[in-house]
Amino acid sequence: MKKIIFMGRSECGKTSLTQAMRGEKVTYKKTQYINNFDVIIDTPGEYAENHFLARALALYAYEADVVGFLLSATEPYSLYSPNCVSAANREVIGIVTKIDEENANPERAERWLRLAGCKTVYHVCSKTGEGVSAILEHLKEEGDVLPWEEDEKQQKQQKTTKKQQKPNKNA
Ligand SMILES: Nc1nc2c(ncn2[C@@H]2O[C@H](COP(=O)(O)OP(=O)(O)O)[C@@H](O)[C@H]2O)c(=O)[nH]1
Ligand SMILES: [Mg+2]
Repeated sequence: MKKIIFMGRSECGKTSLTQAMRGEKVTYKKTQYINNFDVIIDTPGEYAENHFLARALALYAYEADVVGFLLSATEPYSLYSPNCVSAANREVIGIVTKIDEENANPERAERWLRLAGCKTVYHVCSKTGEGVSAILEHLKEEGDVLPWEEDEKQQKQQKTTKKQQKPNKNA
Protein backbone atom coordinates (compact mmCIF):
# COMPACT_ATOMS: atom_id res chain seq x y z
CA MET A 1 0.00 0.00 0.00
CA LYS A 2 1.09 3.53 -0.67
CA LYS A 3 1.42 5.74 2.39
CA ILE A 4 -0.86 8.77 2.68
CA ILE A 5 -0.52 11.84 4.88
CA PHE A 6 -3.68 13.72 5.81
CA MET A 7 -3.61 17.49 5.96
CA GLY A 8 -6.38 19.89 6.78
CA ARG A 9 -7.63 22.21 9.47
CA SER A 10 -8.80 21.09 12.91
CA GLU A 11 -12.13 19.27 13.00
CA CYS A 12 -12.19 18.55 9.26
CA GLY A 13 -12.23 14.82 10.01
CA LYS A 14 -8.64 13.58 9.62
CA THR A 15 -8.61 11.34 12.71
CA SER A 16 -12.11 10.00 11.98
CA LEU A 17 -11.12 9.09 8.44
CA THR A 18 -7.94 7.46 9.74
CA GLN A 19 -10.09 5.36 12.09
CA ALA A 20 -12.59 4.52 9.33
CA MET A 21 -9.83 3.45 6.95
CA ARG A 22 -8.33 1.25 9.63
CA GLY A 23 -11.73 -0.29 10.32
CA GLU A 24 -11.82 1.13 13.85
CA LYS A 25 -14.90 2.38 15.63
CA VAL A 26 -15.02 6.14 15.05
CA THR A 27 -14.58 7.98 18.35
CA TYR A 28 -13.56 11.55 18.98
CA LYS A 29 -9.89 11.91 19.88
CA LYS A 30 -7.96 15.18 19.83
CA THR A 31 -4.72 14.87 17.85
CA GLN A 32 -1.84 16.51 19.70
CA TYR A 33 1.00 14.69 18.03
CA ILE A 34 1.59 12.92 14.74
CA ASN A 35 0.12 9.41 14.66
CA ASN A 36 2.23 7.46 12.24
CA PHE A 37 0.00 4.45 11.51
CA ASP A 38 0.88 1.74 8.98
CA VAL A 39 -0.15 3.54 5.82
CA ILE A 40 -1.77 6.68 7.15
CA ILE A 41 -0.05 9.65 8.74
CA ASP A 42 -2.58 11.68 10.73
CA THR A 43 -1.54 15.22 11.66
CA PRO A 44 -2.93 17.87 14.01
CA GLY A 45 -4.97 20.59 12.26
CA GLU A 46 -2.79 23.27 13.85
CA TYR A 47 -0.02 22.11 11.54
CA ALA A 48 -2.01 23.35 8.56
CA GLU A 49 -3.38 26.45 10.25
CA ASN A 50 -0.20 27.78 11.80
CA HIS A 51 2.41 29.33 9.54
CA PHE A 52 5.39 27.94 11.50
CA LEU A 53 3.99 24.49 12.09
CA ALA A 54 3.24 24.21 8.36
CA ARG A 55 6.99 23.69 7.91
CA ALA A 56 6.81 20.57 10.06
CA LEU A 57 3.97 19.41 7.83
CA ALA A 58 6.04 19.97 4.66
CA LEU A 59 8.78 17.85 6.22
CA TYR A 60 6.40 14.99 7.03
CA ALA A 61 5.10 14.91 3.44
CA TYR A 62 8.45 13.39 2.49
CA GLU A 63 7.48 10.36 4.58
CA ALA A 64 4.43 9.68 2.38
CA ASP A 65 3.73 8.65 -1.21
CA VAL A 66 0.48 10.59 -1.44
CA VAL A 67 -0.75 13.75 0.28
CA GLY A 68 -4.47 13.96 1.10
CA PHE A 69 -5.96 17.46 1.40
CA LEU A 70 -9.10 17.19 3.51
CA LEU A 71 -11.89 19.74 3.33
CA SER A 72 -15.17 19.40 5.17
CA ALA A 73 -18.30 19.74 3.05
CA THR A 74 -19.59 22.11 5.74
CA GLU A 75 -16.66 24.57 5.53
CA PRO A 76 -17.65 28.13 4.64
CA TYR A 77 -14.16 28.81 3.23
CA SER A 78 -11.08 26.98 2.00
CA LEU A 79 -7.65 26.93 3.59
CA TYR A 80 -5.99 25.95 0.32
CA SER A 81 -4.78 28.70 -1.99
CA PRO A 82 -5.12 28.24 -5.78
CA ASN A 83 -2.65 25.71 -7.17
CA CYS A 84 -0.94 25.21 -3.79
CA VAL A 85 -0.40 21.51 -4.63
CA SER A 86 2.51 22.61 -6.82
CA ALA A 87 4.52 23.13 -3.61
CA ALA A 88 4.44 19.37 -2.93
CA ASN A 89 6.60 16.89 -4.78
CA ARG A 90 4.07 14.14 -4.11
CA GLU A 91 0.70 13.32 -5.67
CA VAL A 92 -1.95 15.38 -3.87
CA ILE A 93 -5.52 14.09 -3.79
CA GLY A 94 -8.54 15.96 -2.45
CA ILE A 95 -10.93 14.45 0.09
CA VAL A 96 -14.28 16.04 0.84
CA THR A 97 -15.38 14.94 4.32
CA LYS A 98 -18.67 15.06 6.28
CA ILE A 99 -20.81 14.67 3.16
CA ASP A 100 -23.63 13.38 5.40
CA GLU A 101 -24.03 16.65 7.32
CA GLU A 102 -27.34 18.47 6.90
CA ASN A 103 -25.77 21.71 5.63
CA ALA A 104 -23.11 19.94 3.55
CA ASN A 105 -22.09 21.36 0.18
CA PRO A 106 -19.74 18.69 -1.24
CA GLU A 107 -19.70 20.19 -4.76
CA ARG A 108 -18.43 23.53 -3.46
CA ALA A 109 -15.71 21.81 -1.39
CA GLU A 110 -14.71 19.77 -4.44
CA ARG A 111 -14.43 22.94 -6.55
CA TRP A 112 -12.09 24.47 -3.93
CA LEU A 113 -9.94 21.33 -3.87
CA ARG A 114 -9.73 21.31 -7.68
CA LEU A 115 -8.80 25.01 -7.58
CA ALA A 116 -5.97 24.04 -5.20
CA GLY A 117 -4.78 21.68 -7.95
CA CYS A 118 -6.15 18.28 -6.87
CA LYS A 119 -6.82 16.20 -9.99
CA THR A 120 -8.61 13.44 -8.06
CA VAL A 121 -11.23 14.22 -5.43
CA TYR A 122 -13.03 11.68 -3.21
CA HIS A 123 -16.19 12.25 -1.16
CA VAL A 124 -16.39 10.47 2.18
CA CYS A 125 -18.46 10.02 5.30
CA SER A 126 -16.35 8.47 8.06
CA LYS A 127 -19.47 7.75 10.15
CA THR A 128 -21.07 5.40 7.61
CA GLY A 129 -17.88 4.50 5.77
CA GLU A 130 -19.23 5.79 2.46
CA GLY A 131 -16.42 6.46 -0.03
CA VAL A 132 -13.69 5.13 2.28
CA SER A 133 -12.96 2.06 0.16
CA ALA A 134 -12.24 4.27 -2.89
CA ILE A 135 -9.32 5.89 -1.04
CA LEU A 136 -7.96 2.48 -0.01
CA GLU A 137 -8.24 1.38 -3.66
CA HIS A 138 -6.27 4.50 -4.64
CA LEU A 139 -3.47 3.48 -2.27
CA LYS A 140 -3.43 -0.11 -3.46
CA GLU A 141 -0.26 -1.41 -5.02
CA GLU A 142 0.38 -4.56 -7.03
CA GLY A 143 0.03 -7.61 -4.82
CA ASP A 144 -2.01 -5.83 -2.12
CA VAL A 145 -5.24 -7.56 -1.07
CA LEU A 146 -7.88 -5.37 0.54
CA PRO A 147 -10.06 -6.82 3.36
CA TRP A 148 -13.21 -7.13 1.20
CA GLU A 149 -11.22 -8.77 -1.60
CA GLU A 150 -10.00 -11.32 0.95
CA ASP A 151 -13.64 -11.96 1.99
CA GLU A 152 -14.74 -12.39 -1.66
CA LYS A 153 -11.88 -14.83 -2.22
CA GLN A 154 -12.92 -16.87 0.83
CA GLN A 155 -16.60 -16.91 -0.27
CA LYS A 156 -15.61 -18.11 -3.75
CA GLN A 157 -13.42 -20.83 -2.22
CA GLN A 158 -16.28 -21.95 0.08
CA LYS A 159 -18.67 -22.15 -2.92
CA THR A 160 -16.23 -24.29 -4.89
CA THR A 161 -15.66 -26.63 -1.94
CA LYS A 162 -19.44 -26.99 -1.43
CA LYS A 163 -19.90 -27.79 -5.15
CA GLN A 164 -17.16 -30.39 -4.97
CA GLN A 165 -18.72 -31.93 -1.86
CA LYS A 166 -22.21 -32.24 -3.47
CA PRO A 167 -22.90 -35.91 -4.43
CA ASN A 168 -23.42 -36.38 -8.15
CA LYS A 169 -27.01 -37.73 -8.64
CA ASN A 170 -26.16 -39.30 -11.99
CA ALA A 171 -23.20 -41.18 -10.61
N1 LIG B 1 -21.30 13.91 10.46
C1 LIG B 1 -19.99 13.63 10.37
N2 LIG B 1 -19.16 14.02 11.35
C2 LIG B 1 -17.85 13.73 11.23
C3 LIG B 1 -17.33 13.04 10.11
N3 LIG B 1 -15.99 12.94 10.26
C4 LIG B 1 -15.70 13.51 11.44
N4 LIG B 1 -16.80 14.00 12.04
C5 LIG B 1 -16.88 14.69 13.35
O1 LIG B 1 -16.10 15.89 13.27
C6 LIG B 1 -15.42 16.14 14.49
C7 LIG B 1 -13.92 16.29 14.26
O2 LIG B 1 -13.41 15.08 13.73
P1 LIG B 1 -11.88 14.67 13.81
O3 LIG B 1 -11.73 13.42 13.02
O4 LIG B 1 -11.38 14.65 15.19
O5 LIG B 1 -11.18 15.88 13.04
P2 LIG B 1 -9.62 16.28 12.96
O6 LIG B 1 -9.40 17.40 13.91
O7 LIG B 1 -9.42 16.72 11.54
O8 LIG B 1 -8.82 15.05 13.28
C8 LIG B 1 -15.77 14.96 15.42
O9 LIG B 1 -16.82 15.37 16.26
C9 LIG B 1 -16.22 13.87 14.45
O10 LIG B 1 -17.15 12.99 15.04
C10 LIG B 1 -18.24 12.64 9.07
O11 LIG B 1 -17.90 12.05 8.03
N5 LIG B 1 -19.56 12.96 9.26
MG1 LIG C 1 -7.24 14.79 14.71
